Amino acid sequence: MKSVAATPYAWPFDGDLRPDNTALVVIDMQTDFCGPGGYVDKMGYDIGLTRAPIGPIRRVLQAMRERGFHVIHTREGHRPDLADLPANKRWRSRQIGTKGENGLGVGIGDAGPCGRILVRGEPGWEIIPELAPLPGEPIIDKPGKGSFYATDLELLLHTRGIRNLVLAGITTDVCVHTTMREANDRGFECLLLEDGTAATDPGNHAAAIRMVHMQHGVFGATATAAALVEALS
Ligand code: C5J
Repeated sequence: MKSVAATPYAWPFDGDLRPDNTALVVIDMQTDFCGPGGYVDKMGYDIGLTRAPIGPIRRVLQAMRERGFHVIHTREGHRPDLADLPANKRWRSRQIGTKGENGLGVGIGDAGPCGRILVRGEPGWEIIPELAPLPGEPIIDKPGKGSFYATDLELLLHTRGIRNLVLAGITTDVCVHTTMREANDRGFECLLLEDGTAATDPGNHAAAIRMVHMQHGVFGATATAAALVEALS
């Protein structure tokens, strides 16, 4: 298998790219982040931006599934009683976008068109049907932005002998970057997909990619979905 033509170095650093040591991690492709009536939509951001990676992710999913790579999905969300929702996270989420009853913003835990926003089990919290996990693909439920904090992701990766992570999903500057930084500090070799990720602000997406390139790949490398698929062919 070839290395991926990535920036700023051919990925992975040592050329050891195999289905058994590499996982695609699809981060938070949930209705609340990219569907009509979901959280991002209610905040007033353009879901056209957060839906853009769906096509590239589908192509990468197909190529990696066909070759037997590990595939892992994540979902951001909270318990229905909101016991795992920090007060400051809830407060901030209510300061922007659509106003509900009493003039308060509609934030995490409040009722919206897709059910209670970012609450586990609600329609808006589900992964979008276009990228539905297959039976057997692990789903990591996380209360925070990073995929390692308060989850069993690290245990699962070590148990399976996974060393390389391909990161896709939304949003580049928040959950994807936090996960990449958490993974990098734990010694995982990370590749961020430039067109398989997106932010609610195009400038933030570009900046998040640029940050990865500093110091000859301070958190890993980036590549297009096509470059990854080509390397697997
Ligand atoms: C955000 C995420 N942006 N999945 N979550 O709140 O990036």
